[in-house]
Amino acid sequence: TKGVNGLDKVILREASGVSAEVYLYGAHVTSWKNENREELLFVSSKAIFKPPKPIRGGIPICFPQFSNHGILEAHGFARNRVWKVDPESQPSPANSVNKSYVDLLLKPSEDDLKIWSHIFEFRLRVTLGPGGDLMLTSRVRNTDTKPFTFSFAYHTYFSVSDISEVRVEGLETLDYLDNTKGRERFTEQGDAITFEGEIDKIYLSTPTKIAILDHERKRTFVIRKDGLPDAVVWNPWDKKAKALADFGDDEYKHMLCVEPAAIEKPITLKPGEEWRGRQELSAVPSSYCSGQ
Ligand code: TA6
Repeated sequence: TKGVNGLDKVILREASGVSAEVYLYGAHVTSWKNENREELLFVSSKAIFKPPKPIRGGIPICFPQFSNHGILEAHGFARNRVWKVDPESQPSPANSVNKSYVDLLLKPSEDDLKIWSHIFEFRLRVTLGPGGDLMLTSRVRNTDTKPFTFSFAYHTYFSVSDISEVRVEGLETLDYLDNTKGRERFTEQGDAITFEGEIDKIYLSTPTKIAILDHERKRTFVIRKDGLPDAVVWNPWDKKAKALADFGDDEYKHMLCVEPAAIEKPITLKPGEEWRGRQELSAVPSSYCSGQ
């Protein structure tokens, strides 16, 4: 199917009404809807769907570098390359549990090798479960003759009713780096994380489960992750929002990035080795959640 500006996209849909959309540009998930067709991800109304600008919102893939933690362009180049549908993708056997998924593949071009001289195969599977869970599994394989090292994040933008009413559980008491304050290490004090201003933190060695509680919408996002020890939490707030050309001035109120990542300890792969990193998202009505 064609998306904005004629860019190719794949739509995943289940009988229950849940759906997801993935652009081949960036292997970028731009939509994830529940059975009531409510959008669960934030995409800016100012998002530019035009290479080389990455899409503002959804789930950008940060690879082979998170942010400015290295010499490459911010967040690496995977998010602004056109991926292919993986020709080796196995169609699901007829008797397997009904799941819709798409397998995408990125290999470096000649030009990519000039900026990052490592040969790799990056396979991303995006799976939509029948109940609406969204799973992203990344497999990076070193197909080169020398080792390489990378950092990584699923830069997931969640849609929230009002950032001031949102809490994040699972990161309390953890150590973090604060992107707004250099490379010093801090420790989070006390309770669940709430928001009253700009936040740009990398929480270190986080648990495999993190929850975003949106009281107003009576919705809880549950993030489960594997192979991704860190978790970035980002909201630009008003001042930084104004500085972003592809982001509405007031949109910060309605988004929160919580990003499963491997940053503090970058991943090193020897020739032939493969790394896997997975995030699984579910959105559940809060009344079903314990503790409320
Ligand atoms: O993940 C947080 C972050 O690295 C912030 O520092 C921030 O600027 C954001 O990502 C967005 O980056 P981008 O390059 O997409 O504008």
